[in-house]
Amino acid sequence: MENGKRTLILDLHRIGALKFGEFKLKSGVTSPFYIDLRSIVSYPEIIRNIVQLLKTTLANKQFDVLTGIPYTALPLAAQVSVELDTPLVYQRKEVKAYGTGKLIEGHFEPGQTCLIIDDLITTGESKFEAAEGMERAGLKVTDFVCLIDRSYNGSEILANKGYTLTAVITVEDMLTVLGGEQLLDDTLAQKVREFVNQPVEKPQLKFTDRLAATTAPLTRKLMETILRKRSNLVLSLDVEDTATFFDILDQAGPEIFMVKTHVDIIKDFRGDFVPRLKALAEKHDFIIFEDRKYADIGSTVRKQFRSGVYKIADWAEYVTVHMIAGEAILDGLFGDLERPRSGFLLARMSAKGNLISETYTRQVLEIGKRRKECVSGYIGHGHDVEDIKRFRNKIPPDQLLLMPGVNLDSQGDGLGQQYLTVEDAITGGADAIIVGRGIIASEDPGAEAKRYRAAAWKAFESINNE
Ligand code: 5BU
Repeated sequence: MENGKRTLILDLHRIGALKFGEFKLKSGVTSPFYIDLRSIVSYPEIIRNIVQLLKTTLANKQFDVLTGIPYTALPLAAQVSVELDTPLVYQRKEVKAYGTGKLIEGHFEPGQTCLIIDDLITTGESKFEAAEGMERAGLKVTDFVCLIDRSYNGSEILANKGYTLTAVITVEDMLTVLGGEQLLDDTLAQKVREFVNQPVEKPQLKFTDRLAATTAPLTRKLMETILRKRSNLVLSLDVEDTATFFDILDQAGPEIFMVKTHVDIIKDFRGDFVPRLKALAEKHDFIIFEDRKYADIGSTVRKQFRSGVYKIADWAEYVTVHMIAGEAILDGLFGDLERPRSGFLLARMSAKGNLISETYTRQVLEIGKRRKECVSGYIGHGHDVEDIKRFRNKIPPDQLLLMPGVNLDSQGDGLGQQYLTVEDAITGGADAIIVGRGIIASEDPGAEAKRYRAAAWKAFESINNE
């Protein structure tokens, strides 16, 4: 191994940036080692060595500008930029509320290639956000260079999205150097090796264990209904007249645990609509969910939810909410209500070309996690099973993921809808599927609902071994 790498590993160990023992990671997993490179900025001799190592690693890569992911890798990238005489750009962590409102600082031309430097790779997750920011600004991203690869399959995850990962040092390099210097005993080294050689996926809890760990009453209600009814099918009843609405609902009612309405689609909405809906919900034991997608300021959504023709808060126990207006929308909707109500936040959409970014999704989940008392879960989608799994891993076990854009027989509708299969949706980690036209556009909605229910429940059971 190159001398510079040996020196780096020994230096990082000396300053306490590489630690061995037992560490609880943010994901809840216990790791036999911990790497924290934040303090290296205070050691100029270490930085000098790192910059030389990065220069060598970058030698045969093609790029026009380079960047480092803040905070740790940004000062490293800045030094490399000067050494290589290559421009630096960087992405702000938050877009400024004043001034230019730019996300990327520095000068570049659209179409140029940007190489991204980071300190560590664990799951690959933060890399996608960095690449997304650069790509939105018109830059091309092909290469990532990390100082330390501590991942199980980071290069594979990035490769799946078309990116190449090169690491300066690997965990195995660390074990070799530290073991050789008697700074790490064999047993611990072996533990570390085993740890990095297994997938980072969190062990998925069974649905019943998740229910046991759930305290929010309205989230429990959904989970209990799913188990009691042995159905994880939500019917999206997007029809325009009352007669068809109740006809289909009575047929599909036995198969579903929840009906999702767009009440404003109904042409002949009258005073008897809600009592009839409630009566059918009682008859077939399902829940009522209005997909109103609230998105305004708190005071307006409060009126939209409680007042107007529909008085949705009176009859829909759950509603969908866009977080574009910020967390206060939850107070507007669910504060000071006579009856408890809960929301599903739109975290990802199935529509082609939708504007939701990885950063936006992360921020939605952050708010949702803080507000479990009135957020039962999220509406989300994914490109494929792996993509859904990555997304599901970010959702707490005591909140649900509902997935629309699911169809057993079609891949799209010509209006931008992108369908997943039932099996992909559920094995990826959706707790329930939302199906509209797959059921309502068929000649026999009752039979079709039965078919969707069976497919979704089979996948649910295979995951949960119920
Ligand atoms: P479909 O007929 O199965 O395509 O209907 C899907 C329903 O889910 C429809 O009511 C949409 O409004 C809703 N939906 C969606 O399809 N995709 C999304 O990302 C969100 C909601 Br959010």
